[in-house]
Amino acid sequence: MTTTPFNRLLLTGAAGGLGKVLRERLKSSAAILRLSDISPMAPATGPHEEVVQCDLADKAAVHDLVAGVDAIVHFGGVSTEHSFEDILGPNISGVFHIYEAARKHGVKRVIFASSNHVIGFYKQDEQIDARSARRPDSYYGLSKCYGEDMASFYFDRYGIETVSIRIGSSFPEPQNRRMLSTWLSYDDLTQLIERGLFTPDVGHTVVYGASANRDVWWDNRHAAHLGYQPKDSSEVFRPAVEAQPMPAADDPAMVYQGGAFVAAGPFD
Ligand code: NAI
Ligand code: 15L
Repeated sequence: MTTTPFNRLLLTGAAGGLGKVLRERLKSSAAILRLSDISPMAPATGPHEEVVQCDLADKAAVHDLVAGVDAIVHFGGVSTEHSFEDILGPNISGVFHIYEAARKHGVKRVIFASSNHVIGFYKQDEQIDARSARRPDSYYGLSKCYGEDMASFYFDRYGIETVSIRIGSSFPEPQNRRMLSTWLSYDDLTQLIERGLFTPDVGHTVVYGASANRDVWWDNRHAAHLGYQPKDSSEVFRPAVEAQPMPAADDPAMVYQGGAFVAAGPFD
């Protein structure tokens, strides 16, 4: 895989949990990393960084944000379940603004932080792949379905390629039994993003973001061209996680792939 760095790479969501991690890890992917979020970020540490505060819901601001950029790692937005109204601006309008700006500025590659919550209503004893019908578990999951469809449309209509990563649970370590299956280490996430950025001819590829965990529910056969080979496994954390009290067998966290998200809301 050729990994000639981009000149300027945009990372949205740079003030977030994953954004802070990726700020360091994406340095080798571009000469200049443009970091953006609605929240304040640490100042640029040198000429290889640009820090731009921006609300994804603001179309004109996103247009300016994308000017001069060669590729986009789109991780910004609401990242858990909220009311539809709270999700609308950052995740629905926001993803449209990103793709419209990409079209206008000639950006050809996007990495979209999708989520396992696009398929969260599958049960934990079911095996699925990227072509399985989606079963969103939340307004949040619906917004990620919309983002994936936006990516598909902008490829078919305008040739902008996207890798949509249906991230499982990307944290330093799995926090509960469900995450023994859904956990994605930061190293494996970084590998997925790099492969998404530098693999040629990805069209719109959907890939599940999980490490090489013992009990994985997701089959990545339709993303084999990315060559993603996870290196980590949640197994080392199993003893600590299984020392936690056992939830009831009918607890959504034990039944559904999306865990507790399936039972969030309503919001009125
Ligand atoms: P996070 O909530 O820590 O970071 C999201 C960032 O987006 C925040 O810094 C927030 O200020 C920013 N943001 C929210 N609204 C915005 C707006 N209107 N304009 C600009 N920025 C806005 O979430 P995290 O964990 O870092 O996740 C990053 C991305 O990955 C999110 O898109 C999330 O949905 C996705 N993801 C993360 C998973 C995980 O396990 N961490 C799992 C699945 C998906
Ligand atoms: C997500 O999509 C969220 O962004 C993250 O905070 C976790 O809840 C993760 O899914 C998960 O399902 O564990």
